[in-house]
Formats: sequence, C-alpha cells, structure tokens
Amino acid sequence: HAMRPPPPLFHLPGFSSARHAHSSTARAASVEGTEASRGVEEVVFHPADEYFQQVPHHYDHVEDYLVHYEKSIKDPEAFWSEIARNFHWETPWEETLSYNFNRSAGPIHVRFFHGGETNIAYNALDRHVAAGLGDRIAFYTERNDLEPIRESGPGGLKDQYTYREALEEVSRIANVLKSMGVKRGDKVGLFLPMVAELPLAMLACARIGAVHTVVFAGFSKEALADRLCDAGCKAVIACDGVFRGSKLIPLFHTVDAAIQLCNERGHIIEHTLVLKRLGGDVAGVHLTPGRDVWWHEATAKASSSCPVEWVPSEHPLFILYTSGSTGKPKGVLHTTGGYMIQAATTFRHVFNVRPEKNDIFLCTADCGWITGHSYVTYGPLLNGASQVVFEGVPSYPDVGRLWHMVDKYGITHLYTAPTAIRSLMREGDEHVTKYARSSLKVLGSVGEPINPEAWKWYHEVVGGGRCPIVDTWWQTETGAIAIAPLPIKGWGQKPGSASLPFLGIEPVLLSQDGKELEGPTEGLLAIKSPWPSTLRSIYGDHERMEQTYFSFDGYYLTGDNARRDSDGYYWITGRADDVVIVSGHNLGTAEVEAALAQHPSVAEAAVVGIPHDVKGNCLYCYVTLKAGQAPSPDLEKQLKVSVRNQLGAFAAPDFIQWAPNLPKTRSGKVMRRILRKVAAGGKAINVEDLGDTSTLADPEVIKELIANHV
Ligand code: 6R9
Repeated sequence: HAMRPPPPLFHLPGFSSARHAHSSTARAASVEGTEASRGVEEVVFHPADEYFQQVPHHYDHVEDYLVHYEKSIKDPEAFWSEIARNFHWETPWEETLSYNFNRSAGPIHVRFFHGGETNIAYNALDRHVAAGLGDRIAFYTERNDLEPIRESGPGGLKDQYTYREALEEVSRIANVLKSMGVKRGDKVGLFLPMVAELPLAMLACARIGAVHTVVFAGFSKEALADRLCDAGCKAVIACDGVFRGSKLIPLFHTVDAAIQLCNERGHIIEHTLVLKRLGGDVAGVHLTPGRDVWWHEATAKASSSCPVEWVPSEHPLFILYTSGSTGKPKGVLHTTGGYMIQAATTFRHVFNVRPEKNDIFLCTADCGWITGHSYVTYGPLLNGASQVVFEGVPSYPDVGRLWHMVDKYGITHLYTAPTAIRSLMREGDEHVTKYARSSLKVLGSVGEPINPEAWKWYHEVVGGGRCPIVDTWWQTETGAIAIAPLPIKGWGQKPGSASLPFLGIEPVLLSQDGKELEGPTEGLLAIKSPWPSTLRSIYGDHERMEQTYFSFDGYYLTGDNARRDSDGYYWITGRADDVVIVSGHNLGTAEVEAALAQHPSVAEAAVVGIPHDVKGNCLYCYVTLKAGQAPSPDLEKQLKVSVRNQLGAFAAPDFIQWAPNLPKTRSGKVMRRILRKVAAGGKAINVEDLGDTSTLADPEVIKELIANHV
C-alpha cells in the first residue's frame, strides 16, 4: 500500500471570517452587502441573533468551525477517531486511515478504521434503546392520501414507529431474510415506496451484514433487472403497489417481470418478501409459491430479536446505482464504518436537529437516491432523531401539502430539492402563507444548484425570513454532504452558493490539465484527500471507478465545475460536461439558467449549447413560465436583454423555446443530454435517437419538446 502523504497545510483560500462577524437584529435576516461578480448579485444573509438564542448549535460561531476545520484537515486521523469513539465498536480499530489517490502508485483505495468491527444498524437503533430512548419516535409515516380512502385494511402497516418498535421490526425482517438463506455479504434488492418499512428493510440487511441495493420504485422492469443482475441480488424486498398522487403504481408487477428478465439472463432470484401496502387486492398481486412471501405473514412468525452481525469497518454496506451521463449505470459501493461516521456527523452539524427539543425532520428525498440513504435512513437514526417519512408528492392533493405537513407534525427541519421549490414557487405564495410554518428552524436544499431567485423565495416566503438555508452540495459518490453552510452565527449565506467545505473535506479547483488553481477562480471541482464516506469502488468494475474519478493523480474528480469567490465560497456552475464555450467564453449553463430564472415570469429554465457557425456554440434555452404567465415576443426580448445585462453580451440566449415541462429524472435532475439533442436536431429528430430515456419521470415530455422546437 502507498504511504499516506504528509498532511496538507491548512488553507481555505481567501476566507476571512471578520467579514461575516456582524449580524443585525434590526431585521430577521440582515443583508450585509453586495458584491458583483460576473454580474451575478451576491447578497449575504445572516439570521438574527435571536435565532441563535432559540436554536443554538454545537458550534457557537463560524470561528469554531474554522478551528475544527483546520484540525480536520491537518490531522484527519485524530479528528475522525475522536468522533468515531462516540459510536459503538465491538472491536476497536487499529489504524484510522490509509489511502491511495494516486493511480500511478497502485490501485486507488481508501480504508478507514481498519481492524475495527461494528454494525451500523446497532448504532442506529439498539444503541438508543439501550440508552433509554426506546419510546422516542423514529418514524411517522405520512401517507399519500390524507384520508385512507383507497386502502382496504392492513398490510398491518403502522403509522409510526418508536425506536424500540423499529428495532423489533428490523429484527423480524432480518430473521426472515436469514430464513431465506440470506447471509453476510449477500446482496438484497429493495423496490419499495417511501414508507417507514423501506429504511427498516435497509437496516435489516445491515443488521445481518447483507448489502442492500435500493432501486427507486419508479424504474421500469428493464432498469430494475439491470440493477438486480449487476449487483447479483439473491433476494428482493418488494411491495404490492402504492398510490403516488392520484396514480396507482402496481409495483409487484414490475418486480415479477424484472425477475423474469433476470432468469432469462441466467441470474436466478430465489426469494422475495412482499410488503402489502394497499391491502385487499387493489394491485392484483399473485405470489409465486416457494418464491414469494407476504411481509406481514412472514414477520408475524419471526422472532423480534436477532443477534447483530459484527462486520469489519470496510465491510460493504450498500450498492447504489447512479446514472452516468453515458453507458450503463454505475453501482457506487459504500462501506460500513466510514460511511456511518460521516452520515451521522454531517447530519448533526449541517441540520442541527435536537431530538430532545422535539425537533422533527423531513427529507422529501426517496430512499432510492443517496439523499434518502444518508438523510432518511442513516443520518437521522444514528443521531436518535424523529422524522416524517412522506409517501406522496408535494403537489397532492394540492400544492400546499408540504406546509400542511409542517403544521401537522411541527416539522422543524425541511430538506428538499430546488426543482420542488421552483415548482411550488410558480403556483404562488398564497398556498404557503395560508399555513403557519412557525415550527420551521432550518431549510435545506440538495440535488442541483439552487438559483438565487428560488433561494430567496425559500428563505423569505417559506421560512418567513427567519431560517438559515443550508444549500448542500454532495454526490452519491461522496456519500454525505461535502460543501454546505452550517447554521451558525457568523456564517453568511449567499443565495446560490453552497459556501464552504464540511469538516474533513478539502476541495480544490483544477485547470483542464489537472493543475491546482489558487484564490478566486473557476475550475474543475476536485477533492484532495479522502473523507470517511468516500466511495470505495464501482461494484464489479474498480477500473471504471479509477478512470472516472481519479484521472488526475492525487485528486478525486467530482465531474462538476465550480467557481470560488473572494470569500472562499464555492459556487457550483454546472456539470463539467455542461460547459458551453460561446465565442471563446466558458459559460456554465447553470449560471445562464439562474439569470433567466431571475425574471419574475420565469419558473424554471434549462440551457444547452448548440453548434454555431461563428461563435462555435450558442445558447438554446428552454423556459418554463410561472402559472398565469403567457409567452410573448416581448417577454422573449426581455429575457434576452436580462441575461445579457446580468452575465454579459456573450451570454445572450440565441434561442428561447417555451417549455411547459422539462425532461427530468425521477430525482428531479434535468436531462440535458436529451435537451441538447432536441435543440440540435429540431423537429426532424426521432425519439429513438435520443438514447436511453428510461430514467425520465414522464417520457411524454419529449414529444412536446420536439413539437415546439423553434
Ligand atoms: C446528493 C445528490 C450529484 C450531483 C452533483 C451536482 C449536483 C447536488 C448540489 C448540486 C449544486 C448543490 N448537486 N447538490 N449542485 N448545488 N447543492 O444529489 O447526489 O444524485 O449523485 O448527484 O448533483 O452536479 O455532482 P447525486
């Protein structure tokens, strides 16, 4: 193994805390000043002092963060071992960290807490029950329908689980899995809706050392089969069906068909465990005897205690597929000890949820994505937090659903995605303001850059100007939040910037040829040293992981572009492949999108480059208007002028297409690959030429886009 290089010097370029040391009590949030940078306004928000009196953080001030950050970078081993000692280790570790980020020196590897043995499910449940917290609520399930009109009785699903009840149910599921022959190291596929039983099933796998592969329960049978085969799943945990909004999603039919496809490819799935969500026979499920069993029948016969399987720190915990821009999806592999420590620590510091003060957390992400793994299942439970698991969609039965839930449960911390924020924003403020929302303390954002317009709406309308916004940048591969503001005194927030690195994360900006850039600048976002929840591999293809992420010696390459301003704040400017070079100017499509979205009539925009005879490339912009706004030649002109004014003449859009809907993945990411092809190909393009569209939430959107090409 390669030696660890000497620890880097503490260096957070350009950051001066003095600039952020003031906060005003005159307004709920003070505006410190503006800084013009490439025409994008940077306003710094500080929550009022009273806020911090009511919502104290583990760190008193940004100065504390700086001290701890410095320690985490200078001596990561001391830093992480101090934190890791707060968890239960059945066997203590001998070596905190060894790694190699240098392909020319041998295989890439990251190893945390070597020699140690633990179990993440034990730390998430048993540890709290043993500490006398068994009666605390772990999960409330908020169903799709406000009235359970379409559910004819039990699959026996509970509306809430205390930590003790969660532990007992996890133990039952674990015992059922064992009776199916699932052993330590075996892979188990999960295809379940967002009910509490999904995180419980993940924990049941972890309890016996099995590796879970959660597949978002909206994927097609082909996409599911690809993942089940690639991971080599031995068993599948499934569900009869679920309603999402007013739509019935018959999940078991998809699982049945996917297993068939796996069989045809020679991969046999031996067992399924089927949760009855809808009761009766709403979803028309027929089980195959000998292969399929109902969850409620099997768990009723199983013991509610199950011994913990102690596993080495680097034992695989899960495989989660993330769509590459091309080629087959990558099975990102995370392991136990490091992931546990970082999911827990980021949750603790970034959200500052205090279960002892009855704080209630809601993350709207599905466990089919990394956000659901780290901030529904693991982060909250490892911290003993109480949360709401939401089965439905924010627009059903109406667009006030989230705020209805906030008041119903007294939700204090809300974590959602910019795409959801923008879609609610376009419906108008009255759907928000008719609810009190007085419980809210911290608002989080994740998944894509949040444009300043949406940030301000989230801050002012949703949070009433009181709540800090934590804009969290991270990836499936980083396993946990990597760049984000902490909701602490003195930490100025700039709408649209994820601000500064989390403890132990050492971001750098690289030039196109892999040289580290200093000071305020723009470049490829990379991370210089390992963090506990670094991805360990792409399952079955370590070579692909090295090629994808470690093409420059010494750095993990994120695939994102970013700008660092004079305060050291990071601004994600888009994926590295979303850069459009117009007349020799590098333009992040995200910046142009943010500029378009500044216009009061615009709900959302997606921008791609298409070839241009003179400029090399030019900008083709898809624009979604807010409800009640009509497209017009005048509006088109206003938008072009507005972008030109904000970003410069070279950034002026050449084409604007009115797009009532954008092609999005189910996690809300705009599929620019498709937009690029439609923009370049025009009305003549065939849907078949667009490549894989299986991850689209609504494939119909494409036809509409092609028909409206300008
Ligand atoms: C957690 C998650 C990762 C990619 C990432 C980046 C984009 C996520 C962001 C953000 C700007 C943020 N992204 N959060 N961009 N600001 N706060 O979404 O993981 O699905 O793997 O996506 O999402 O482009 O590289 P994943």
